[in-house]
Amino acid sequence: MELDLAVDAAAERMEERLGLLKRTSEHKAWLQRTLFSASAETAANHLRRWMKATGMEVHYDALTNVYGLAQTSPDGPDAPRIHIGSHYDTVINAGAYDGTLGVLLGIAVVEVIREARLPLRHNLSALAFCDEEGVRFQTTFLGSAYLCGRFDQSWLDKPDEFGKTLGEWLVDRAESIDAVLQNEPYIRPSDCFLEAHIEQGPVLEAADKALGVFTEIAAQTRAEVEVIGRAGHAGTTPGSLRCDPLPVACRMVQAIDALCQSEEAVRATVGRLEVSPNASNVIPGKVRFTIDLRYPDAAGLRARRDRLQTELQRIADGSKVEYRYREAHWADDAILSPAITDALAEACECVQGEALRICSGAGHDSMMVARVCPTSMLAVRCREGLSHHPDEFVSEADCRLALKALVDAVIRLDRGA
Ligand code: HGY
Ligand code: MN
Ligand code: MN
Repeated sequence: MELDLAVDAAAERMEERLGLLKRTSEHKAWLQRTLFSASAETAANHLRRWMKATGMEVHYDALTNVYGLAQTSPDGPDAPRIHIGSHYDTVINAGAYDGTLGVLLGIAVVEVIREARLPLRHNLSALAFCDEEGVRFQTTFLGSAYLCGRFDQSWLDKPDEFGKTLGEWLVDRAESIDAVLQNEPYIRPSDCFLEAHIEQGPVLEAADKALGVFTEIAAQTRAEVEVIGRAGHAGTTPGSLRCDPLPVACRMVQAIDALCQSEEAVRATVGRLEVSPNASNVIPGKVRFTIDLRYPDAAGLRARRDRLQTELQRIADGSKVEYRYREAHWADDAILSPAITDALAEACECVQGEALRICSGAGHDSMMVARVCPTSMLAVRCREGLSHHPDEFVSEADCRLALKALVDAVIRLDRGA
């Protein structure tokens, strides 16, 4: 089949699949696909079916990563792999493109290469990572770490909000934890990885460009804070006798927002806050909230994290509460591979005339994979830069252009090998 026809056919299938996965949710009212949920399993089964239909050898591992190997190389299954993909889990009240578009583009590239009968020296691999958002365990990149052979055994003890640990979830899914931990890394140093992902920011739209390339990804940390006071009767306990953690937590949230407002490059967010026992006539006993803190580089992030911790401790010390700060996740900034970035940039120039090189404030599985093999990212324009929101949108034309650029980049990398 002629290349452009193969791209058109694959782009059409991708559009239908985006629609189907947008409706594959654990919640009727919004899109949510959390690790180990039934909706994630349904999505995984769709992905396995689509990968199988392209003739890939398909895998569905104990963590619920889905990946397929297309043996396009004449040198057999162990030849270097060009991996293309992203994550298929979502945040809560998610958009339809974050992660999912990159996964479907990976499958579509394999379809185009096969249908256009383009010879490759590499094998092609489509990846669908199971947990990039970290909604269940507050730590991210579980799936990509596992496929990179960088799974941290301490993660097995991480509890979800119901107290069930990752290890307990895995026991339900694998014959043994040892078998899970002894996996042969599927992503190897001799491979390379291309992740296409919506920009989740306004730069491409402002430049009126559909595509760009990410050159680096900001450092990020997540923490869980507990502020513990003493529950009591709302009607009988005078202010002087209260140890109410909620006003203290509010002062802490104000301090976190003040940090976010203090300089353009820092991002500080309290996305989740729980008051217990959460009854209108009971003085709260405990408040738990999350902190998501980001900065372009790890040293800068560390300095701001330390400054914030000092301020939160000062607020706690000025009250009668007990205060705990627990770091749940840390990822250094990732500098992406110049060679892979250049191949993607040349592909962008080929399909749209130029390639913007931008930084990503959002985290991606590429931060993990870049520690193992040459990695870079294609950024795809999304309307108003909106993401982690149901109105997240990418036009069909931009999805198709991203597919064209990825196929072009794969051919460049394969020839440059
Ligand atoms: O939060 C992030 O940056 C990504 O969407 N997980
Ligand atoms: Mn996301
Ligand atoms: Mn994402």
